[in-house]
Amino acid sequence: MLSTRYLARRISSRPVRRFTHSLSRYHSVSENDLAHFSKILPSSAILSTLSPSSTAASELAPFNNDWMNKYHGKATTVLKPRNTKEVSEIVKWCNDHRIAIVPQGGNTGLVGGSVPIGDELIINLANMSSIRSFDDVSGILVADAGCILQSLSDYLSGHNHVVPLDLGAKGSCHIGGNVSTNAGGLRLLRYGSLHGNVLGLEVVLPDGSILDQLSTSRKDNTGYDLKQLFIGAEGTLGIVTGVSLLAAAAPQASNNVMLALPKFENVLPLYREVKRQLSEILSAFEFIDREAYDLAVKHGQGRALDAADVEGAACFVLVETSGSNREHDEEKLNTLLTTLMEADTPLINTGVLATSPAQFSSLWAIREGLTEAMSKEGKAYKYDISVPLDKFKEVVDITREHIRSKGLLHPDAVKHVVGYGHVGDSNLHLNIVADAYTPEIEAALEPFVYELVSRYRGSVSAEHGIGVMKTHALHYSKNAESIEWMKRIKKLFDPNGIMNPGKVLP
Ligand code: FAD
Ligand code: 2HG
Ligand code: ZN
Repeated sequence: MLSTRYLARRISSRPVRRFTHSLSRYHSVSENDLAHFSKILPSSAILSTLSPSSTAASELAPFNNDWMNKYHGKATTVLKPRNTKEVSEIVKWCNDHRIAIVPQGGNTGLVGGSVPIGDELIINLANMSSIRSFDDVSGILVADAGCILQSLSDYLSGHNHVVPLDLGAKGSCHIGGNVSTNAGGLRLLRYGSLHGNVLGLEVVLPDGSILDQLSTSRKDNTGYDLKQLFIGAEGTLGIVTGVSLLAAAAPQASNNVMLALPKFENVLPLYREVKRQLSEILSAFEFIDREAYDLAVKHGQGRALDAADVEGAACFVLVETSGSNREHDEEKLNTLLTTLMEADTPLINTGVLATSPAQFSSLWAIREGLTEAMSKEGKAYKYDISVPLDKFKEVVDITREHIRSKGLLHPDAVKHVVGYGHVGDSNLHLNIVADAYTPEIEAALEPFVYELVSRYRGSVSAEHGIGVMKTHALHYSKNAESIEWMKRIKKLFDPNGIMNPGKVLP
């Protein structure tokens, strides 16, 4: 890798109450239900430990346990419908027989929303993975909800377009899961949120009816925009089966540079300067603190920067440009680096500029590999929060000191307290990496972290959602009236409460 070295809330805090959701009002899947499902689906699309299917329990483990292996369900049955009609028939039966359902995509969610809290039926969308249509003039793509994000990305790149969403889990997560969590990701700064890029949805409602809102128009101002309710609903209002998405034209030139900063206080002035100079070609501005960077390197994510480049670095920023003219973009980037280098008080120590596609990917791999690195290091408590940009470091430091004051900062309890995230979105990923998930550590962290966020008038979930992890903390970011209206909406769509019980709402 070529190294270019440059010298140089209104909501008052209330105690957290844990709600244990009871599933007693629902029926477990029975052999009779299974007999009915086998009239809808082929046997290859039914996994069940109940006879006559008798799948081994171990085969259900990937569906019952979440990506972090933190949340564990006890589902006896997983169904994998192949089309919207099959989803509709299954859901109707479940509603009529009061069987609770967990919709599941790639099961990469980080808040326990995609696995059961008990023995709910899992409906996994993996068998619905067709692209329905793509118009390379308008850039409008219509796809089944079970399409893997990376597959969509590969398909679109062949048509000179990109998905307006990118995240580290792209090899496994589904577009339906992305929509259902309103995933943000690494290029929200450039393309905006899914609330803007999703043009339409097809949803199977809890009574089994199909709500067809699969619009392919950019503009539709005919009253309430119902699809918005399902974006970020985390499977509590229905099952998304089809998505209409506005893809962006593929950039003709992409560059990235990893900047090493001597102190956190330089991140904000740097962001201001980078925005001013790169303007329309800026596509990402990602923050990584030193401890997080070291963990990524330790666990082999991306290629480590040269020792001289990281020496004295308190944190790093990954800047990406996406434009249409390589020479023009490179000139802008070089001018930026020269300005930063020649400033009286330089904001950066060094900049490592990627000069080939392999180097470009390697720099991204450090950033994208952080989540995996945390999991390899230990058990990560993840707080995905919105806080003012200038508080990123303060939040990490205060949390670390709090953990220390509880006597929990040692290798047998909490090993690391680190921060990384999306500067452009004011979204900090506070990760507390422990030896094990224990009630003692959790009690030290909650409500402490949520109260901290509330003090900064931030959000307890910037992008990962509420799932089962934060139902008890929803009130830190939503007032009582808002929660009441959310409950009414839930009741209206799902009067029997069969869709993903125990998730999102307290
Ligand atoms: P799942 O995990 O299967 O489900 C998530 C939720 O959506 C659940 O509540 C589930 O019930 C519901 N759901 C899933 N499919 C449907 C459907 N078809 N209809 C209705 N409900 C459904 N998130 C970000 O926002 N930004 C990131 O940068 C980011 N990076 C990540 C990196 C890694 C390595 C990992 C493991 C996760 C990351 N995430 C990130 C978390 C993110 O939310 C998920 O990766 C993704 O959006 C979830 O998609 P999925 O298909 O895996 O959904
Ligand atoms: C990211 O930005 C994801 O990499 C995951 O949202 C964040 O690991 C995390 O906490
Ligand atoms: Zn993120």
